[in-house]
Amino acid sequence: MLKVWGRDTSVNVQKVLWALDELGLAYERVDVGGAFGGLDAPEYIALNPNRKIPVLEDGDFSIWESGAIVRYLAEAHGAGKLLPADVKARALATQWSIWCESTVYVDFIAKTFIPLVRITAAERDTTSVAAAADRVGTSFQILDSALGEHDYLVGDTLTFVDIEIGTLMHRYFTLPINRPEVPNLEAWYERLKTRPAYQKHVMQDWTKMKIPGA
Ligand SMILES: N[C@@H](CCC(=O)N[C@@H](CS)C(=O)NCC(=O)O)C(=O)O
Repeated sequence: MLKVWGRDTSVNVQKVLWALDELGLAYERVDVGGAFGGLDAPEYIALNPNRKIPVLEDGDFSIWESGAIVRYLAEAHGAGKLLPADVKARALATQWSIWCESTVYVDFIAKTFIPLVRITAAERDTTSVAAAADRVGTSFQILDSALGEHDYLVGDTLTFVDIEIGTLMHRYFTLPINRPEVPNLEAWYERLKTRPAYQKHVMQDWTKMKIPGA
């Protein structure tokens, strides 16, 4: 059976769990990371030398990097789901995926979300957080334009890139930050919210992750 390593409060683990449910795949999950620890154990380092979650094991094959895992699940087990059939649509999905990981993820998760939940208000650099949130807003205005053309990012069905970027939307729209007008992005988020797998894995109460004073 497929095995996912990682606590389910991690946005990158949530991404993988959402994909697994969209594909109707059975899996087991092991709690590691955060308060569960376990990432420095030699058996875990053998699975992921970066000591990060998630990891997916599929028989004697294992893979880390959540985006690569989602893509692997679609290609190996998706039977056509989550993977655009057209080569150009697939290339555009890859384009948005790399765009998200190289820019948006860092500005949003590392420089906006984490400081707001894991650093006390007294110690937080509010100017830097606001600047990062503004950069995310600018990036999401670009995404907003692209979403004006279809219901999902590269067409009218959900693909792996909707899962990769869509996982961030719950936190983005529920965090107390400035957001520009992004009506197409909001409509896409509303569509994602109707999906049971999104509700189950992504729409978690992230305020539980706040440290005292954050
Ligand atoms: N680019 C990696 C990022 C992995 C990552 O930073 N994971 C975080 C959780 S979201 C982690 O392992 N943090 C340490 C911990 O949870 O203890 C991916 O997408 O898989």
